[in-house]
Amino acid sequence: MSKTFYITTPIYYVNDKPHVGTGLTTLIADAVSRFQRAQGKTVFFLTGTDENAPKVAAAAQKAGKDPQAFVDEMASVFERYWQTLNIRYDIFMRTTRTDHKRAVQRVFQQLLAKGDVYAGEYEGWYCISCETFWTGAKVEEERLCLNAECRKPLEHRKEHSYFLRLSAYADRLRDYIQANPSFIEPETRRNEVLSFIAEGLQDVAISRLEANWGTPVPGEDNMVIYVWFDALINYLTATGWGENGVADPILWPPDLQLMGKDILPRFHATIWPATLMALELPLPKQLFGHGWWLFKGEKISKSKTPGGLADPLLIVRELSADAQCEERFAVDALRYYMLREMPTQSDTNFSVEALEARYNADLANDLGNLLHRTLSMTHRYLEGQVTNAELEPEIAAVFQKAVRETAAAFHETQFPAGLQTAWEIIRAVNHYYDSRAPWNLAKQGDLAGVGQTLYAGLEASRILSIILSPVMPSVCEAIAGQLNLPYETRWSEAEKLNGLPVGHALNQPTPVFPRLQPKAEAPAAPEKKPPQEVKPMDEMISIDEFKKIKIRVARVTAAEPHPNANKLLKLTVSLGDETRTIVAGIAESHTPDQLVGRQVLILANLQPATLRGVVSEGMLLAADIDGKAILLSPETEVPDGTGVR
Ligand code: ME8
Repeated sequence: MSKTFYITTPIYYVNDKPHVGTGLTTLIADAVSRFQRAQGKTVFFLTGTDENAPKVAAAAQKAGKDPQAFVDEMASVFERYWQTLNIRYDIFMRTTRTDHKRAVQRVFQQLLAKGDVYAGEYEGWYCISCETFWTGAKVEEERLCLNAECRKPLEHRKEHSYFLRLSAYADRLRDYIQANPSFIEPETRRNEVLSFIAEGLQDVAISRLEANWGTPVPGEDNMVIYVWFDALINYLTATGWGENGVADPILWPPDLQLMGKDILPRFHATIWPATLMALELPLPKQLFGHGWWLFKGEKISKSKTPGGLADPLLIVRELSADAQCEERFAVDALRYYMLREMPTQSDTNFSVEALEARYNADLANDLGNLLHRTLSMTHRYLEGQVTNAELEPEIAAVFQKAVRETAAAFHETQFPAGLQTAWEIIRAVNHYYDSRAPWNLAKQGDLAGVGQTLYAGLEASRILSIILSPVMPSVCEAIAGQLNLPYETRWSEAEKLNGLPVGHALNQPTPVFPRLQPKAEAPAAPEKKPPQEVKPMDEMISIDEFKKIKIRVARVTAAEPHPNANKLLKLTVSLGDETRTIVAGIAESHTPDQLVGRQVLILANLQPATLRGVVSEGMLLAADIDGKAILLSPETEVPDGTGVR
């Protein structure tokens, strides 16, 4: 049997519920797992909870609960969150499991027998919040935690203790990291780890006295094993190593261990590999440390960030209500946003506004609109059937390149780059539609041309439903459903072209991502409604005056910044039988890319006017929210040039 792809997230402390930070790592792991399965691999995806920490026992006490009952409850809260976010893990590891605790004791005894663990006396400063000992002059002087995000007062401890002989592994670790550059990714993280090792690795105290919650130290009363030493070993015990002390070659070593950058140098890149070296076990193939989500410049965390802003389930519920989209699609929108903007090298602000902007631009306008307009036109012009099953070679080449490059990026855990490349497919079809104008071909009776053009949109939708499925599984299933295809996730099917045969009947389109309308500002205080004023007749217009106004549907076929004004865009629009230039003051709310291919409403019989040197032949209609333009569009595709009553 071939090796299973073994992937892990950190196991999370259960002193509080999940947030968008813990959600990020778990989501990346889910997307990588789905991608690897799509590539034909068998995957073993581990996530879980870290339950033996003193701070977890303290949280139970604060809640007035028995610690075991408390961790049981919290572990199921984590599982419920992950299920709602459509995370498909294979094992949910919990460190209070008896087999895990027995295996940790086994590691301890094995290392004690070898001399890699030894007994001594610890005297120093401890941070309960970070579960970390700190040493050095700065600590002696300040007695505050050295973790810049924490800075809480430290406790002085002097106790009989066992130590892991980490110092003995410093050179081996440094040499290993230098000889195997892909062991720690991305490169910035590798450099952080190398500088951390260069500062000097000291032996680590791995036992705690007088603690009554955790894994007991074998042969000692009132002593438990340090929670970090205990927790890291979960990755090994989950594979069944505890049974006989032999690593399962199908599972071991892990292929990818994901985590935030905070727990990489001090724990996963030193204590963990040193423990494995001492056990003479192969090291994980890769440790990947991503950056942080920030809120107002600070790391999002359980204690500091207001709950509603960081709770992924509340965010999903609100998006689903505001956008009137199904909750499972709102889950996908959050998954897309988190992976599209995932912090890799540097930290990134997490904001609901940025999520909503991605939702409207990338999901409603780009992905949703591509599927919707393609299916609408196929039903309108071709009775909802595939009439041509051949792609033009240039379009086929764009699709194949995008599929290849998306796979390469996903392989490297670079979701932002991978998703950007996948969007090349959408952009290519939009430009192709603009140049071929299938609506005009239909008017001219060239149905073969219409069929050939729309086939690009249909194939694009089919391919996207496969390659986006690691990121948005529910939406991809819905796209496949609208194409009347079984839900397919095998990547090899996306590499093939012409997957929809002539005669294949398509289903009716239903928007998966209805556009999100901007929220109206809530009034600061309840105010009395002023009595409705009756407008004087001279502010009203008669029906005959209204009839003079000609509003028509136009399609944007090209868009570019105005050469002489930052706030203006120069658009070329098609009214079916006529092309016009329109200058619009929408540069602050729209990029040219977002507009090409869209249908908009224009005031068509406005006298031409020269705006900063460019003649504008009409005016774009938009709702005005505090000076921000929200473009108006027909509810569904209609022929270009259609009049508005
Ligand atoms: O450290 N941005 O558990 P933990 C991005 N139990 N990721 C974030 C984040 C943020 N603002 N905040 C948290 C522990 N994370 C230990 C792990 S493993 C053997 C033991 C993510 O509940 C990130 O993955 O504090 C970070 O490493 C993890 O949550 C810390 O979770």
